[in-house]
Amino acid sequence: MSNNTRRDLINTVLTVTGVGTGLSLAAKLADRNGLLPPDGGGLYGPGKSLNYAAQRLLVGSAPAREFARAQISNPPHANGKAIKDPTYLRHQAQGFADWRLEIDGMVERPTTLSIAEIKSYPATSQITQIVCEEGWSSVSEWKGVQLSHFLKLAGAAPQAKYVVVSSLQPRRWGSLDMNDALHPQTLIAYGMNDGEIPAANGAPLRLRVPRQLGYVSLKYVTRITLADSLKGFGKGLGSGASEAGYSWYAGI
Ligand SMILES: Nc1nc2c(c(=O)[nH]1)N[C@H]1C(S)=C(S)[C@@H](COP(=O)(O)O)O[C@H]1N2
Ligand SMILES: [Mo]
Repeated sequence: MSNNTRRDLINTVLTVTGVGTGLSLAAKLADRNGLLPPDGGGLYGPGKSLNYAAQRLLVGSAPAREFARAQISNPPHANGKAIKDPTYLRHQAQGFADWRLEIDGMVERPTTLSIAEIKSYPATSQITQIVCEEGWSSVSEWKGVQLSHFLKLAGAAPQAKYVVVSSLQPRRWGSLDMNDALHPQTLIAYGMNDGEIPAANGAPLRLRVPRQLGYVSLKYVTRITLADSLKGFGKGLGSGASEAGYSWYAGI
């Protein structure tokens, strides 16, 4: 993007005050610069584009806040109960020995990994906050492997623009742009607060994207798929959440 275009876009983003034409203009500029989110069409689309483009231009890859150990929520929090799906219960009874993470799509080497293999990769941990759209938040320590590690391992194609993440729960799927996928705080986590992740919090693997609202941090992760477009996934809106009316991009 040229400096002029970038300045125009930032100016537009900063000066629109909810006037329809300004919002549409922002959406057009965002589209031209590859900053249009997959749910950027329709009645609320221009507002979503504005939020996505503004975050990308103004916040970039800034880190999410990290907390001190003393700030970890006690008792730990879980949103909802552990899933009762029979397939899940079988995996849980076997200590997730047969759970696999598939990496496929636009990669040189489609890869299937066990939890033990994932635990052999360089681990990182973070004490970050889950912020739920329903108005609560909780702080936990998450241990896992950077999502970027898996993209390198499988040889993500340079043309890939999105990472689509699937969960054992079919309607709980989502996707990240490369900015968030390669962000150092974006993890495939297998540990929480010095132990395994409890079932209610997404055992054995969950996505952690601390720069977005909690619903982006999918639990029970089974697959990551590299793609250059989100059109072929579900209704083409980029996530189960956006199909249910939430914003695909939920930056905080
Ligand atoms: N597979 C799956 N992932 C999910 C959810 C879910 O119900 N199923 N809930 C989401 C929502 S709305 C939030 S706020 C966080 C909550 O994570 P926690 O229970 O560990 O606090 O998980 C997200 N990931
Ligand atoms: Mo949530």
